[in-house]
Amino acid sequence: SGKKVAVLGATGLVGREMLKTLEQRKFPVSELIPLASLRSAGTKIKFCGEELTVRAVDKDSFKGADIAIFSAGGGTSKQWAPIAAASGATVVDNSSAWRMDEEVPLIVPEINPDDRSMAKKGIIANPNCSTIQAVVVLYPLHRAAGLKYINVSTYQSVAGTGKAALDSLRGGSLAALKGEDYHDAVYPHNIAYNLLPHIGAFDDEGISEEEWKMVNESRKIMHTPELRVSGITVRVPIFRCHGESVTAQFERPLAPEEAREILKGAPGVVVQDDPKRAVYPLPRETAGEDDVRVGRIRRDTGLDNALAMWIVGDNLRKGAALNAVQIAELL
Ligand code: A2P
Ligand code: 11C
Repeated sequence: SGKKVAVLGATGLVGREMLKTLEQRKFPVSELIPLASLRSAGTKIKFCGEELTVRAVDKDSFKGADIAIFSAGGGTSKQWAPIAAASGATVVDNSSAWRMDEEVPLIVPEINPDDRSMAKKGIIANPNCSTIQAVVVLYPLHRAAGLKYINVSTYQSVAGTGKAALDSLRGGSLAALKGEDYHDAVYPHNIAYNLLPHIGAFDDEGISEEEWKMVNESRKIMHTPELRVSGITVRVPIFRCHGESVTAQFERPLAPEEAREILKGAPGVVVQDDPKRAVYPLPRETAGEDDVRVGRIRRDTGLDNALAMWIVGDNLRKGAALNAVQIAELL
């Protein structure tokens, strides 16, 4: 007997990846309920060989559901997660709406699976994509040498913005090649042949929402409330996968060779590190893959007890859908 699983945001980039992931991992689904907004009610989508009809979410959508996986934006989650939880479903929420709520665990199954016992609202939060791929690599190193400070520069694909952004990169690229101006509602500037140091809204100090997610979510997931975190988050003109340049400073010395050995045994991580032979993680190779890849592991040339590295993960996969389905598997 399987579980009745509702997926809110089933027509989105992450939602579609969630259906694919549930299917590939043979999650025991007795019934799948694909939900979205009125805009795409009636759309047909495939799940396990069956054609299902997407329904607009309403107050009865979650009746009888055991698990409700949400990826339809923060506002939608704020509104519907309590309703789904009140109908008896456990909500696994991919938005930022509940992540920092003390009664909502924020889980990366390789790191803090037991935090699920602190779920007091029937909601478990799935972390931000850029946070997940950083901590899945950093946590095993933290256990070995004690993380003190991390600095992260991200190179984030447009898939993180949602399906409209794929068209923005395509349309913007064609326009740029023709020497034409390009504007749309997705980004404030053409993303094609460009770099936008702007992900989420800025606060009065000039720090972006995405940068705050790196700080706050990393601390919560790894149980390191004092960890110092800094960095910049940047949108780059690639379709899928996020890259991250990370400098990590430790309490104790940690040699690059030792870090590589630890990471070779770390769950969800693949080491690709032979730079002289041009072997290092690449977004084009990582797309569609479950594991987060790490390479260019080297001594940091400016800080004591510090390593620098390059991390690439599929933001729709481990960064979103896979991590959410792994949480559902814990349940
Ligand atoms: P819809 O297809 O009806 O717009 P993406 O991140 O790729 O843009 O996808 C966002 C997902 O969230 C889509 O499935 C979208 O459904 C869904 N969504 C957005 N806003 C709402 C809403 N207010 N209620 C329900 N689903 C929503
Ligand atoms: C991006 N990280 O790449 C964002 C997308 O908090 O779940 C996911 C936002 C979030 O734009």
